[in-house]
Amino acid sequence: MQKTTVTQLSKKTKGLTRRASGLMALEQRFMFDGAAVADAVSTLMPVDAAHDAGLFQFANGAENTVAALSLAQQEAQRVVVDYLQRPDALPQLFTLFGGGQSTPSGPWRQAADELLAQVRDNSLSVRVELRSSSELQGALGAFAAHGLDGQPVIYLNADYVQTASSQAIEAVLIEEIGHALDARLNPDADTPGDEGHAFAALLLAGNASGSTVPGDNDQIVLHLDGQMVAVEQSGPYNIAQVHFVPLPEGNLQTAQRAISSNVSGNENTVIAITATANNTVIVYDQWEDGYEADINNPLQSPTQIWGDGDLTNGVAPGTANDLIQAGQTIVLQNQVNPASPLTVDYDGRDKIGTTQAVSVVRAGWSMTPGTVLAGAVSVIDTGNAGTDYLVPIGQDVETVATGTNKLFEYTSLHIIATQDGTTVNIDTNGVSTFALTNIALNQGETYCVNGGVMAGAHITAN
Ligand SMILES: [Ca+2]
Ligand SMILES: [Ca+2]
Ligand SMILES: [Ca+2]
Ligand SMILES: [Ca+2]
Repeated sequence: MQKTTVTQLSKKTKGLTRRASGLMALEQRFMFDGAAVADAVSTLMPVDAAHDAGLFQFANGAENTVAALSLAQQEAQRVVVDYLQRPDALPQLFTLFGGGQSTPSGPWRQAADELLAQVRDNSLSVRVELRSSSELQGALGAFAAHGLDGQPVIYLNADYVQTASSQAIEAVLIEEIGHALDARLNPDADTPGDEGHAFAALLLAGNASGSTVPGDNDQIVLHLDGQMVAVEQSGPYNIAQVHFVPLPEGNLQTAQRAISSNVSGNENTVIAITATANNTVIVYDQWEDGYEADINNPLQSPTQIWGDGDLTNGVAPGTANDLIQAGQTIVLQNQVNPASPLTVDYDGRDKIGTTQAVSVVRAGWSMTPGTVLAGAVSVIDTGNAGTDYLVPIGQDVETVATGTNKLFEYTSLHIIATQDGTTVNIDTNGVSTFALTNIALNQGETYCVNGGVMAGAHITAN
């Protein structure tokens, strides 16, 4: 595969958008604390959903300061309320928020019945405060059963909501409302593990066991306004570097076949990730089930967390303790059937997030003819991906003197986008204008020019 030129493109920020639901909210008078219900008065009053959503009570309309936050809280409310109105909500709640009991106790049942009644009459709500990232010690969100005024409160990272997508914020809100539900159902006993994260994984990724964060480290103490507040946090992995694995096996085999007709069978894919610092954590996000809304806060069950020492959310291949030290290489190797790309395996298009800088290499060959026709490329991270490439060689480049060696007899382009909404233009021969224009790619999507590439070929992206 030495005759293949790999090119990676990126684009400038353009966030995903999701259409807002036409939510009609009720003016809330009930407190989240069930004890206040008997005294509360509810006023039915059609209001702009953006100004007063029921489940999340932001102080001073803070949710309207950021469009993604406004959308996130509407979507989070819709998803949570839909879930709690399901016929099987009660047993589902017990599975998630059982408080360590094997069967529901009388008090648990009573609390659950009151909770679901509040869902039915739209009187369930919890207060939300925006707090700086430093106040939250970097947590994306946190829940305190007893805030500064003794009432339950969700703290949301004000710096995070400025840049995160609405889906990413939605996940944090759902995780923290999960903690709020647990506190409500089990006032004296926190459910073991990170039940809020499991709740978000279930509602957003369909699997409560998805990508769990380490069991009990979601509990920290914040120092807010001179007081100490115990919270359960949504703990980010602080991903510093992201790589997309280039060369999907189908494209790789297409290029190999252009060089030799004797190419068949599965692609043997090798992805090697070398750590440059001790205690590197790797979040391996399989492309096959879609990418995580925020790779810092993974929810999908196929996603692997390596290097955090937690054996329940994935163990770094080649290690027993799931710890990764500087200089250590994690080698991922498997056979990938190019005809069935959706089978989950280590393959092209997968997304690798790491908390420290790493070096990534991707190699591959077909089972027939084997390693005699193989190739390997160094993978650059998304921070170093470019938007303008000139190809220095091509099929028109002859070697010195003879002109018959045809060193670049077959030259192809393999482009992978690192952001959604990428638009690519390609001039394949370096003499004409851009013949291939407005190729639309989302993150992890690829475009292959199968041969015919000449020196001076030019690729641009927005
Ligand atoms: Ca995924
Ligand atoms: Ca792990
Ligand atoms: Ca696959
Ligand atoms: Ca994969």
